Amino acid sequence: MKDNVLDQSTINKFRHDGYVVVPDLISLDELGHYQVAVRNAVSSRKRFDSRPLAARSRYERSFLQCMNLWEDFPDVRPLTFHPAITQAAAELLDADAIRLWHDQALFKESGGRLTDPHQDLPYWPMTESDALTAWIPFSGSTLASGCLGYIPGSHQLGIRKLVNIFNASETELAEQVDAVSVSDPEFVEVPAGSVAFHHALTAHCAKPNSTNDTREVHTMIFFRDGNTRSDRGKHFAVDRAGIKAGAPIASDVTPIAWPLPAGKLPSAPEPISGLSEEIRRSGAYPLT
Ligand SMILES: O=C(O)CCC(=O)C(=O)O
Repeated sequence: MKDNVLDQSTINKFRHDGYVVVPDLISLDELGHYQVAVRNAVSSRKRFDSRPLAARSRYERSFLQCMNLWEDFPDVRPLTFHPAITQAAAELLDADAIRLWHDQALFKESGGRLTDPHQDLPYWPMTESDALTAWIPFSGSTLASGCLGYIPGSHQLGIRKLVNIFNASETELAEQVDAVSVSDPEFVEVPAGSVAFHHALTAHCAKPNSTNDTREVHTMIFFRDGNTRSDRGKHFAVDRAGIKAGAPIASDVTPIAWPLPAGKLPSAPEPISGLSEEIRRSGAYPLT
């Protein structure tokens, strides 16, 4: 058994508040290296999309989103399965093993709008709630650049409500946001080298980016090995592997992230097939 990476007070804070920032989980040298890798990956994925911010949908004006970069960008893979970050995630979930749901770059460009308050779990067909996101801002995050804000303790209130941040009308969105905004968010600046973790049921949002630079973030979503598919909703993380409702979510699309044998990383699954040309060109998913 490896030594723990987290102390008990960090774990207690996560369980109580539904989020925690862990300092110095990744060295600045590593961070700089992976910042370039993720930036190049996002540029490559987004190469067919030249729309300016103003021409994009409301959702797309919150951030550029590129998922499953670990599959088609081998330089990003060691970050997604970073041993200290994955072990910290397992300790927060008190899990003997965790799997990756998916990774994603979330780049909030200069002038990018806020990220609307939401919980993550309602977007995923997963029955159990033992899941979290590791959020890694390459240059840190500030109130000005679009740091996250969390509604403390919201993961424990029995709220599991979908906020359609993608394409609800403004009125519907406001109603849905109200349903999860049980108190004011605590906005938390994250220094470079720290990793912020939030529980899958913690309501959270992000400030707009009023700086001249893009807020470059890479995230990984991990869940307890053994979590099962629920009977509603579609998601490529389970549909690609044909996971049925009630079955454990276990396939090479959502590989074990921790523990892994030292120096060994999962292999990429078969690329997604059957994507529409529009989705392919969006860069959201791995291209074949
Ligand atoms: O980075 C952002 O602005 C939003 C992040 C988020 O909602 C998440 O990682 O669940």
